[in-house]
Amino acid sequence: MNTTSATECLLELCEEHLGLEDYQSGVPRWCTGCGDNAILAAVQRLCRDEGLRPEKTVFVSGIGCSSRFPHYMKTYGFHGIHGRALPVAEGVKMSRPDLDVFVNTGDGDCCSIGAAHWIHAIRYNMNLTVFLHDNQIYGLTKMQASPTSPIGTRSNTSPRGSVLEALNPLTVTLGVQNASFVAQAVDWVPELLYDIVKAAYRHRGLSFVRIVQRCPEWMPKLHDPWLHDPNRVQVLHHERGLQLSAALGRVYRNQLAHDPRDLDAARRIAGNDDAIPVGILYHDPEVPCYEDLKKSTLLRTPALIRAGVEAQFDKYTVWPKVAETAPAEHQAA
Ligand SMILES: Cc1ncc(C[n+]2csc(CCOP(=O)(O)OP(=O)(O)O)c2C)c(N)n1
Ligand code: SF4
Ligand SMILES: [Mg+2]
Repeated sequence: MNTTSATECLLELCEEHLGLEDYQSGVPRWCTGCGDNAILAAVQRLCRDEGLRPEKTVFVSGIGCSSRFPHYMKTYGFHGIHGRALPVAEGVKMSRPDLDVFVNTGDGDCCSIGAAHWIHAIRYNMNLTVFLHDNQIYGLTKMQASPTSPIGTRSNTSPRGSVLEALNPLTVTLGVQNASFVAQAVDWVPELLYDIVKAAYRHRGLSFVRIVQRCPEWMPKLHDPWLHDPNRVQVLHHERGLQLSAALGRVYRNQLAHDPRDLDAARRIAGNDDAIPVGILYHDPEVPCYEDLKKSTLLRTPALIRAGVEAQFDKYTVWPKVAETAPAEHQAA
């Protein structure tokens, strides 16, 4: 006998037919031409194509232009504290492993104030999809040099040009224990951006995607040499990574066959900045997730936890020595 109610049938039908508009919320306040718009479009498309349920999806961010992301998704969201997107997301995932948890963080948010959380999040390898919107500047606060700003960047904090070599978010991530998925995309090749975002979402573990994101307001010409010369985008392809369409292959001829299991090669490629490597640099699906390792302790019953606490208290308890001090008749009783 079929016991499915009419309401359940309707709900199933609705779930099957979620469109882009079911993930869109409000009108983005980003500047015209801001790369964040392209990232938002790719992620909304991903949600539709993968059939993500809005009530089971969370976007967590820190502070910055890019961190406004959760406002534009019709899902759950947490626009958090500067640099703290990752620990908030880890908390959400730890208590609700059934949710799809995404993180949107800027280069200031992740690589500057949040750098310690970034390193530890990689090592914990929780099942999160992390997008680093790297515009190589502090956008929201109107142009201060970030750790990823190229040497010589003139900004409000470095009016004569920044003096330090830029930090490379890929080589840093690839250097941390338990890194399991590391990829790079550029906002101006939407097909590849989408494919990379999809592969990141499908990986179980922490997927770290650095997205080179244009900020026409404060860094207007920064990416022009790469934007106007397709040969300066190096597409990484492999049967275990991205597969390039014929049409895209005709435009982006600088291609490199790269097996994402090869960590040493990934590190070498990540250091290349003459041509921006785009694709999956590293992928190891075998790295265990922290939430899985902790599962056994999470399943402890209240009685077990209470017994554990009692045992700890007992360690420090000084018991009165009744047997030695009591009178003989008490001892007999
Ligand atoms: C604790 C704290 N320190 C500093 C700030 C000021 N602040 C807000 S956003 C930001 C930098 C944002 O840069 P980034 O993360 O690269 O994001 P973008 O705006 O470029 O997307 C800073 C320094 C803050 N909000 N909170
Ligand atoms: S200031 Fe830059 S990063 Fe911020 S919205 Fe404008 S273009 Fe985008
Ligand atoms: Mg930035």
